[in-house]
Amino acid sequence: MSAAQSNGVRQKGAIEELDALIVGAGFAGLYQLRRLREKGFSVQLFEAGADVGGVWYWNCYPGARVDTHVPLYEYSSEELWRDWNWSERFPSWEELRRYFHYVDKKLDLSRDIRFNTRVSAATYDDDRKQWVIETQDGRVVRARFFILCTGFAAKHYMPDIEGLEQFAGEWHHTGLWPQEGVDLAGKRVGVIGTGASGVQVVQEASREAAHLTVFQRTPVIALAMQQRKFDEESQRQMKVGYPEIFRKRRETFGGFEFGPIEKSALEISSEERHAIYEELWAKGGFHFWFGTFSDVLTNEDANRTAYDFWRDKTRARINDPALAEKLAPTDPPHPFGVKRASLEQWYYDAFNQDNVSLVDLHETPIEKITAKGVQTSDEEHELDVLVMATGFDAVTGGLTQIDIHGTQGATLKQAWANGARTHLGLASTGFPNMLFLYGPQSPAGFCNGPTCAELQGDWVIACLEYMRAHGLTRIEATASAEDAWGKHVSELAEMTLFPRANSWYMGANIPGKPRQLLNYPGLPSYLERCNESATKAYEGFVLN
Ligand code: NA7
Repeated sequence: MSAAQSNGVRQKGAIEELDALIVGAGFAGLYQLRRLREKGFSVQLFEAGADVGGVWYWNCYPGARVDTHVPLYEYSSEELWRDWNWSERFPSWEELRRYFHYVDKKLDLSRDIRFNTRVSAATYDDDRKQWVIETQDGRVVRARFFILCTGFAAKHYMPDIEGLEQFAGEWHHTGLWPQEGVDLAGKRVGVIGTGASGVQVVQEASREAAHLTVFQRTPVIALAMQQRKFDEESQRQMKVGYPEIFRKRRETFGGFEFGPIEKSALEISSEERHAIYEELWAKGGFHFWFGTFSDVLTNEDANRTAYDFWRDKTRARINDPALAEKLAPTDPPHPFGVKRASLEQWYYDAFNQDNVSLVDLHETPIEKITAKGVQTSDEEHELDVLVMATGFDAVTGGLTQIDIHGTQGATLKQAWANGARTHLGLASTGFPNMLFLYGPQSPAGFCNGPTCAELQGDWVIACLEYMRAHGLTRIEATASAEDAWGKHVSELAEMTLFPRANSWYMGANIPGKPRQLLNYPGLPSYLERCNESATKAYEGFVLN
């Protein structure tokens, strides 16, 4: 008898019954689908988009590319990497989509995926220990386990700016970019927001637009990407080291193959420090962020040395000193690295071009959007295309936008009204048999998607297998474990400088969102705690 049959999977009336329903066809969801199917669970995946790829389906704006280098940004199984070659160290969304198609085809995943199917509501039926899950188009399924793989950026954030509906041009949020693309060539383009998405779209628009106006509230601290092209031969050589890289990533803070330098930035001479910063800079990507001195993210003086190095490097590229002060201020807008670092290639150089201008929103705030463009306190900026690069209701938004009813009368949104509460960043009291990946109080935004999808995902798969083997049908996080986990994450947060910025890491980019560190800092200690719970028969959960 298959596991599916033993769990009573069948068509009952019009309602399909499954062992597990997965939401989201990004790295985490596809990994769950593959593994659970291999283990004999009856499983389906619902995806709101028309294709696989998760964030890379929705964020197809010009210049969108990942800022974690490969091979870390891919699945670790040799069966998948052996025949796949990347053309760049930091691949574009187009290449990432091709990768997702390759994975889909190789593993034959799509046959269990319903595309264009947005999960809108779910209610736990405690009598039958099943979730009753509804989709926007009226479909209903029952599943023992409800596995949410909605990623950190499933809900885009649109600030409440007066007059947007009057704008006569085209406007788009980067996270909901039209699949058919938007032609920026020869247009007057405005970009609001200078986070990772803003930086990328600015770079492309600066090369195409007749004029580009960048509306900056907080200057971004963008690091040198040091992009590189790969050919087949360089990929062949790199692959010799892949197994070691995939092994190492579980041992480092951010799931990279490198960790911090176990030294204070302050214990060496300024010359030695400078030389090390130069080395990290030349390596590119996140080396300057997660591969730096161990106290840069915890000690303000150490942090300032990193900021000053970045500032001087950056200002050297900007011709106009007044503009340099706005883009890379003498004093940091917040400690370095406590807002998500972005990677850039020619972002700062673009501001030397005649067709690019910067509007400092601290000096001249946006008053409203008009039919012609953006009205700031001193000028109406006329535009043909307005790009909203204003970010996401990150980590929790993708979960709480689903109307999820648990056992205690409250929806998930209500239960988390004062901040997300979880045990191990995987489950929440009152919502039995609901597990979420890349969610709040897990490494999520401090780790890259594929790494978390596998390492955290393995815990979920092992848990479901354990339950099946022991004839258990219900798992729920205890309130005391949840309290302890929340306290633990807050204590970790207090040891760092992360609470010092109004970032999405802290939920602080969304008006009214409770302030809390949404990500668990430190993948190895996170995995240790997850494994400890599992080896103690899932300590912190009630199983029956
Ligand atoms: P981010 O990093 O949240 O950036 C959003 C940007 O939008 C940021 O510069 C904000 O300024 C700006 N913003 C937000 N609201 C407004 C208003 N009302 N007016 C002007 N400017 C505004 O989102 P991204 O999409 O760039 O990146 C998200 C993640 O995706 C990134 O961290 C990577 O992990 C990939 P602020 O800084 O709040 O002053």
